[in-house]
Amino acid sequence: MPRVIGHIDLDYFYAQVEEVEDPSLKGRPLIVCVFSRRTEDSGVVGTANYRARDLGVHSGMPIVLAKKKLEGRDPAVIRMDHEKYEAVSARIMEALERQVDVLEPTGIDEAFFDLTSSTGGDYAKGRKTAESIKRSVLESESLTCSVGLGRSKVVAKLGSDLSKPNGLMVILPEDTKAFLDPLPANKLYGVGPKTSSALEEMGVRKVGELAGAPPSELEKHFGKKFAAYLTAAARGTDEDPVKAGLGPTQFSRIVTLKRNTRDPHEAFEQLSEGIGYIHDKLASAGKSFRTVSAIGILTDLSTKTKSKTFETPINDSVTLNETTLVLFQELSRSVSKDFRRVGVRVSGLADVESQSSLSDFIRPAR
Ligand code: DGT
Ligand code: CA
Ligand code: CA
Repeated sequence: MPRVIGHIDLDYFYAQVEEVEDPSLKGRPLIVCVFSRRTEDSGVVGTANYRARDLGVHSGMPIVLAKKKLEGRDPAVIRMDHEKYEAVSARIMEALERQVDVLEPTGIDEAFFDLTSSTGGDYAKGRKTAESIKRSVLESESLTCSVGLGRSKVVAKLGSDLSKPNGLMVILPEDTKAFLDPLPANKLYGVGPKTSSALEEMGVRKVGELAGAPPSELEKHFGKKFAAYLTAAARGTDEDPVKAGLGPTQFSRIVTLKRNTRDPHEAFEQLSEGIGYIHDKLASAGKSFRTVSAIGILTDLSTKTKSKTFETPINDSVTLNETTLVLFQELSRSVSKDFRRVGVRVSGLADVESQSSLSDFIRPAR
């Protein structure tokens, strides 16, 4: 039975989240920026919506340059709010986990998933599930995403990449070779600029040429392990499984306070059940955490957080409770409005098992 593997990637993620939060921004070029604080405009663009990309802006571009390119186009310039995107990401991943057989998040806005057993290898059923996943992301978060389905992770990832934005591409097992062969080799997951120029020196430009390249020559350049990966990736026969248990990267709980307040003890008290819930989740997942964050949503709906990161992973509830209270004390001193909702999050969860495969030589995408 052929595997049915999926890859989902949210479209222009941070920028789209900002558009959803403030629909008046739609239609304008928008950049989400990381300000480095030295001068007013020093820093880089984290991501841009498609309007801004069409005008030549891309991730990593200095803000000053991006503003120049967008001059006279009424650009929206927004400060990156990582907490906000993390929270959206966590909700989406949690919902996805219930809709697929196995979910392997690989970044804040993307994940691999496996549908082989629930579909019995039937790609028509796989397509139905993929459509329903896209619908549920749209209904719950108003976000569009792109999904690829294929017989391997590499093929699925290409499907989501090439169908962007708001796409769905299903590559049937029997069509895999015809799909892969004409693509540029640097489109393959794991083939970055360095690998790509080494391949070009060998005269390999297309995935089909890579699929047929002599293994001994690939090994000379890339070592046995990566050479084997490249051949398998190019043939669509990479067998790397979708790994669960990488699963949650954080647990969080947010509650609405009985009344607005700035008192850290009052906030903490109403969160105690939530902290208990997080501790249970950690215990049942067999995970420990390195970072605790106290989250306050203020009466003007802005979000403020304080975090503490430990040198070594922690999993006892006493430390979790104490740290949360201390963070709320700090947080309440730093805000000028009352809390309306408060939350706690643990992140930097320690992996239970170490894996060896794709992730050994491929840096996870952001
Ligand atoms: P896409 O997937 O092409 O529609 O656009 P994005 O923006 O979702 O791009 P992706 O999937 O590569 O990255 C996901 C998020 O990661 C993106 O919304 C912002 C963040 N990110 C990407 N590149 C950079 C970067 O160079 N710097 C910073 N700070 N963040 C980045
Ligand atoms: Ca994305
Ligand atoms: Ca991504």
